[in-house]
Order: sequence, then C-alpha cells, then structure tokens
Amino acid sequence: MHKWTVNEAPQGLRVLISGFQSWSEAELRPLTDVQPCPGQGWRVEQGHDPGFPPSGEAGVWRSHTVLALVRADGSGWVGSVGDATRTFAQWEARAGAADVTVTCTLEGPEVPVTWEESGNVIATLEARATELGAAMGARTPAPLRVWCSWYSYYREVTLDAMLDNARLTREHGLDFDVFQLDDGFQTFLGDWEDPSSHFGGHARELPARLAELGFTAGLWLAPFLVQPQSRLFRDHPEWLLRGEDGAPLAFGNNWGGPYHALDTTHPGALAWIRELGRTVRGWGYTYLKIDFLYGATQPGVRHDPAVGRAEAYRMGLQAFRDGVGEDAFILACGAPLAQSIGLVDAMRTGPDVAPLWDEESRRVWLGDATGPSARNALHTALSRWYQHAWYQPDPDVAICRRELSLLNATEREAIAGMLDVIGGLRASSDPISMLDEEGLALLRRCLTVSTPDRPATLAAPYGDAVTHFTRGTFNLTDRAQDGLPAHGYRPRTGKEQP
Ligand code: 9PG
Repeated sequence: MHKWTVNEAPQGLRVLISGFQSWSEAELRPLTDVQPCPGQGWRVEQGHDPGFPPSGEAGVWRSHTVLALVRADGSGWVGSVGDATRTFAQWEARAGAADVTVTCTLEGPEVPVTWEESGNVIATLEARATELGAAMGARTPAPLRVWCSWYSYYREVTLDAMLDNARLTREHGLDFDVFQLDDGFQTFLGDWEDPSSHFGGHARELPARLAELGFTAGLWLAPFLVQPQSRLFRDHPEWLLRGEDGAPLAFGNNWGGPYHALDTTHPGALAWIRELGRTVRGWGYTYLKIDFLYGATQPGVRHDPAVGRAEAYRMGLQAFRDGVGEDAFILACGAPLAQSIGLVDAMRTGPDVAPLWDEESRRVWLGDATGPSARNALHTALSRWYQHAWYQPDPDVAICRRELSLLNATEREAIAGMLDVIGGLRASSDPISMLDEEGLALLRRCLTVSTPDRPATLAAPYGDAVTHFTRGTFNLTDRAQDGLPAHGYRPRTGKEQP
C-alpha cells in the first residue's frame, strides 16, 4: 500500500472521485461530506465494487484509478497510475483533524503509482489520463450517432419497432449511423440465440433489413452474465464464478432476481464468449453494446486462482474482442473503466438517463445514485470529462420527446448541453413518430458531433459534480444559482467573465 500525508486542513478541500464501473458515482465534493454507500448488498454488487465499496463515512472518500484533492484556487493534488490492464488501483482520502491521509492499494501486479502536488488539478488530471490512455493503447474512434431501443421500448422491443424507427429516421433525414437493438430480444441471459416470444422475429434478421436502409446494425448483449433459468446455466455449471462454498455466485438483482457470471479464467467459458462474438458478427452486427461487464470482476473462486479480478475481466473482454474482430465497434457498459482501455471503442461513463430528473427515494434514502435519472447521468458523466483519452465517452441518450417523459424543457436542454460538453457518442431512443418539429430540432442538435470540452474551474460547482465548463455551466442543484434555473444549462455567450 502506498501512503502520503497532506498537511492541509480538510475543511478547505474538495475531493474528485470516480467510482468503479460505468454506473458508479463520480463526484466533486467537500472532503468532509459523507461518501454515500447503498445499504443493501445487492445494490453494492450492481453499482460498485464489493471488494472496495464507497466508504459510507464522513471525510473518507474512495475512488478507482484516479483521485484528486482540490483547493479553492484550483491547485491541489492528483493521484494516478501508469497501467490498469491487470491491476485495480484503490484510492482513499481520509480527513484527519488538521491533515489528510491518502492511500493507494493495488489489487493485482505492481504498477507505477503517482501522487503529485499541482498548481492546476484540471490540467494535471487530463495529462495523467492521456498518459494512461496512451500506455494502454486507447481506441478513440470518431463519435457515432446511435439510435437505441432501450429508453422507449425497454424489454418490450420488437423487430417491427426497430424497422419502423429506422424507416422514419430516413424519411426525416436524421443523421443516425447505427440502429442498436437493446435488451429484450432474447429469452434468457446466456441463451442469446433463442428469441423472446414477443420480439416477433429473430435478431439475426435485422442487420440485412437495416443495411437496406443504410444503417449499421447494433446489438446489446450481457456476455458475461448467466440467468439461472438459461440452458447455459444447466449445461455448463463448471463455467460459473463460484463462492467459497463452491456454489455458483448469485448477485445483483435485475430480470426478476439475482443472476450469475461466467468465470472468465475458465478456458471453456472463454471459448464460449469468443464464439458468441463470432456468432453475432456472423449475423451482421458490427456494433456491440456489451453490458453488465462488471459481473466478471465479482470477488469469488476462479478456475485459475493465479489470475486476479482485473486480469480475469480483461481475459473475458479480450475473448469477446477476438470473437467480433478488430474492426467491430464495442461500447462497454456497466464496465470497470480503466481496465477496459484499449479493448473497447466507447464506454458508458455514467448511469442511465431516464425520462425524469431525479429519483430521490433511491438516491437519498437508499444511498444509491447509480440508478437511472437525468440528474445521476449528468452528475457522473460530467465528473469524468477527462476520460475521453481512454475511449469514446458515452454519457447516454438525449431525450427530446415530450410524451412519455417527466422532463421539462430546461432539463432536456441540460442533457443536450452534457452531450455537447462531453463530445463523445450521441444516442437517442425516442420513437421518431413521437417527435414534433420542436422535438426533431432538438434531436438534430443533439446529433451534432462536438469535441470534448474542459472544466473552467472545480472551485464552486453548482452541485456535487463538475459543473463549470468553458462552453457553459450546469446547475445540478434544486434551486436557481446566479440566475441559472435549477437543473439548467447556460451556454457561454463569450461576453461574460469566465
Ligand atoms: C438493459 C439496460 C440498458 C441500459 C444499461 C443497463 O442499477 N440497475 O438496476 C440498473 C439496471 C439496468 C441498467 C442499469 C442499471 O441498464 O445501462 O442502457 O442497456 O441495461 O437491461
């Protein structure tokens, strides 16, 4: 374990952290605040690393791969590592009475660890992130514009709904590159070739139909998860990650209950993952959204006990990459972040957007800000702005429709502002038929590709996140700040003081 003492009063510092996987919070908070941690174990498994969960304590902040302490003048300290392929770097800042203790624990092989004082935390963090990306061979392709079925159709998606939206997209001349089928086409996780009864066809029928309309075909998979009802679970119990008691581990809670994960150190499981990649590529899918990847990192008993959790994850991811091919586009989701660099093209860098601003009950009372909401998505994706050096960031979908949505115009504009500032992948799930002129105009703006922006300051955020960028300012609080409405975004006009 690496350890440092910062001789500075904790009351004057903010801490910038990044949680374990796509959905785990990233935040910018007063160091003396409480780092929230869900009370329920399955929420920790599904949203965080149970091997290094958030502290749940006042003045104790845990972060993965990087951590920064920021003074009011923008100077401070930055912690970073030189490699993440086989190692988790677990950072902790602990406020004392008049100083701060910082530790970095490596789970996996030794890697270079740096803790440095900086006159400009924004610039130093960006520089270290860029170095890590370069060291790991980051893939940073040009941003794609993706229509995804999830945020309107959820698990009720049908083949016809996909094709109807693709046709309407052409009629309206909207600039989508990819049409991506999400969760719901399959029977059970693991049995990817068995269509669900409501889908009205088979996923392999879609790519040719989309190609006729000029679109790349995208498919969602959770390639490391296994539902207990699946044939895969019955046929290959030896491929599953196990607990100390020898029984397959069940964790999380989605699809009606807990689920299992493949042991990605088992050669049989790896061969199956590779073959799954090859199969869906053979169906014509060249864009793959692979989700719930954190499943392969769960603490447990593995076939090869010499392989650590980070390396086990990477072996599973490499197998999938080998199966789909070098030229396929992989978007990772629910995935450990830095451990994916170099193998994925894009990464979800926050929780799901939802057609509502906030779900206070889950966030505040259950201590879980990893759930779907516009507020949670902005909060975390904005606080990970520097990760564009690791992959193409995906801050999740714009919501431009007014039907089937509780978002107001201010909140829709805040999501659009986030897409512009993050400068990564563009996505939408809106049924095209639900969009009137106003909705179409907002969608067209949201599909306009941009370069990543930088924060103007970390000193006085409007909320517990990075909110002040050079192109504009977000207000993630529930009240107006300096004339900017609650939940709003104000682009800079160039006339005001920075
Ligand atoms: C499909 C969805 C979509 C979405 C993904 C992921 O914490 N949770 O309970 C939780 C459930 C689902 C979820 C994220 C978090 O969504 O991010 O885009 O693909 O799976 O099931």
